[in-house]
Amino acid sequence: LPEAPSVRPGSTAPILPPCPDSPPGLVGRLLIEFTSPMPLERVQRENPGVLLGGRYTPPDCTPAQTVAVIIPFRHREHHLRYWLHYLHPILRRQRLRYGIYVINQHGEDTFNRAKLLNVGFLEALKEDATYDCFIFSDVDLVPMDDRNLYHCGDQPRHFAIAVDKFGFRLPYAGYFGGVSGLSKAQFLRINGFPNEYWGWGGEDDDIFNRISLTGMKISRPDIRIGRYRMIKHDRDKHNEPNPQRFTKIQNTILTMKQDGIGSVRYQVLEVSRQPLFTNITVDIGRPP
Ligand code: UDH
Repeated sequence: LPEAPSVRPGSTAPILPPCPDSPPGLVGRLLIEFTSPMPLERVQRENPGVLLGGRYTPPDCTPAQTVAVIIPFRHREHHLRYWLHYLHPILRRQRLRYGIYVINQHGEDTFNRAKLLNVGFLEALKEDATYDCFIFSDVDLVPMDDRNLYHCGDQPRHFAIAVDKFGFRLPYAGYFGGVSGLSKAQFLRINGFPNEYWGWGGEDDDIFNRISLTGMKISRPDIRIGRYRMIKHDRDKHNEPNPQRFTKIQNTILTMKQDGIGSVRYQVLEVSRQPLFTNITVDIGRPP
């Protein structure tokens, strides 16, 4: 007779073994394309195991971490559908316990990616205090290889190192843009992300500076595995290149103690649990 699974005292739920470091169901290189339209109903149908709010827990093992995926967002619904279509199956094959948080900037004032990511960190923890790993992902970046594991390690991790738009190369040695991941402890150690980068550019370099200044090092996957497709798009309205970014990134050492997760001010307007993600619409104010 097969052995009955062990059961925790006082509970009927079986104790599941730890999830393996190398999940057995991964497939490696993936075909990613953004040509055929992607209805949300189809993505929902294809992901029945995902719970309301975009939560998932592997049925057959206990993951070491709980991962909050945070997406900075405004007016990119068609990108989000592709992202959900590709990422849910990948994260499931990676045997992650995770939740997806879309942080939607309210209004039409200048976009602020890093401040939205700070909001995502705090709001995800309000939903579930057990999150201990945070993956920050642009909505238009889809990994081309499921061996690029969306989890945290003993150093901050940069995932999107070989994006098609940059010829599948790191654009410069200190690049930390697109998709990155920090444990809760690593994020708090750098006082989170800067809140004062309004418009496009520089905030990822400021985050890189924060990591270096606190004595940490970036970890990256193999260049053959960290490949991404970026959904082509024009520059958004109200996210023009920020002319202050060059001087700001010279001053991280002076600003990072005052400007960060400890000083972020915002107002949540709506939390809505959708079948494949949690949408948090937030007023983050406007540039001074
Ligand atoms: N984002 C939005 N809405 C916006 C602006 C930004 O959702 O209006 C989010 C989204 O997750 C996006 C991320 O912020 O992936 C980064 O912004 P971005 O995609 O504009 O930055 P990227 O460097 O592109 O990818 C810059 C403009 C490129 C124009 C190229 C024209 N050929």
